[in-house]
Amino acid sequence: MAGKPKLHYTCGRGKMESIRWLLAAAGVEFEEQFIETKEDLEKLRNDGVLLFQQVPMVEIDGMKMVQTRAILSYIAAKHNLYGRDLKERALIDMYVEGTTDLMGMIMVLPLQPPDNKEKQLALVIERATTRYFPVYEKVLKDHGQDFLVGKQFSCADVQLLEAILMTEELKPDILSKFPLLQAFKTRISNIPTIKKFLQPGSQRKPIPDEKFVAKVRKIFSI
Ligand code: GSN
Repeated sequence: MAGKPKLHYTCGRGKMESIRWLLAAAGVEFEEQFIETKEDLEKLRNDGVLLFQQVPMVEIDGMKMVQTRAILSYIAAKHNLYGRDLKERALIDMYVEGTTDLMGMIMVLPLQPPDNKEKQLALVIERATTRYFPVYEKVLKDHGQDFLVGKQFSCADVQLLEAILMTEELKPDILSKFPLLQAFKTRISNIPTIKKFLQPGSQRKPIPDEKFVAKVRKIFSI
């Protein structure tokens, strides 16, 4: 039997967090090797295991995978979380890219110059409530199903829940005008593998604090 996937990244959310979410949702146990210093990152680079000299990197099924989208697609397809045909996969990809864009805006908030933070935060909330959430609310309303695509649980559902919880950390009542997303959140949060991931002590990572942001800046020279 293949060993557990091994994730190489910092001990924070960043681009790896959606991969952690997806593995957890699929019920796959994984190990983590944290990059704590610039030297740790340099060592991976010198070992020649980072195709583009970047992380996330995931050791899985004998491969050393990089590029977040490629990693997510591989895990989703392997665990039957990627639709039943090409058109379902196309929808899933579109919905996933929407939540990726929204979460990308949130991810860079702690790196904004102080005088720009409020403006960026307001923009995230505006985009969430006027661009992204209305789309997912409408999808659920139009087909009346439990999941975003094709009557079955997919990686798009996992990533939408991750995005909802991230935006609620910025504005707790952000779903107030989205009743179907509220129900979706409850439904997906109660899927046993996800429920477990949401418990304290799981491999889910916390909101980055200032100390962590300073560490990340050093590691990646930003
Ligand atoms: O999505 C991906 O995995 C790649 N297209 C980008 C990965 C990436 O940007 N990795 C960063 C750290 S995570 N933060 O954004 C990285 O390794 N930066 C160092 C570098 O030399 O680019």
